Amino acid sequence: MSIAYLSLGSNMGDRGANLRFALKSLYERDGIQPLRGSAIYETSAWGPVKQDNFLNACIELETSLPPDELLTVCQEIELAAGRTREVRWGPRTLDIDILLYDDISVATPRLTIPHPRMKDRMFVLVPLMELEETVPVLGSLADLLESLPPQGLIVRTDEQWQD
Ligand code: X6L
Ligand code: MG
Ligand code: MG
Repeated sequence: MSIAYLSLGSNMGDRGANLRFALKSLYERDGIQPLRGSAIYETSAWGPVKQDNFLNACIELETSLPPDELLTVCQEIELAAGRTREVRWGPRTLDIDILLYDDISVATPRLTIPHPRMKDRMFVLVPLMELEETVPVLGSLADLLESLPPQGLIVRTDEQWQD
């Protein structure tokens, strides 16, 4: 069994329902047991595309799937939530990114672990910090956060994982 951390995001439709759909869908898959979830955060869209605020969260899971199969499952769940890819870095109903998988590094055309840009993204680091203080390769999440320029709003919501 391996431990993986995922980042979840949504800024279209019922954002909270989309995150809950992601968690439920992961639960229902063989070889995946979600263990812990961060709070759900309201965050300003970061990046070159002007778009609505996101809800973001991180989850920890235990899995018997290797990283590439876990990625396939994440992409299937994104599609099931109505994800389309129109604008690069544009609005999405559901985004599921693999951040970490045990302490391994992966660099294939399809998948890079640790997620190559997680260290630059407050909307990833803040929820992840609720689950872990330090992570493989990247080290202290608080140190990484301190090095970042402001990225707008990152607010813990009282949005719940269960309905
Ligand atoms: C310069 C160039 C500065 C590119 C930033 C940052 C690009 C983030 C893409 C960037 C740049 C991204 C989310 C988001 C997106 C999300 C919030 C991305 C991909 N996804 N903002 N922006 N949450 N708050 O999940 O992360 S688009
Ligand atoms: Mg993403
Ligand atoms: Mg993604």
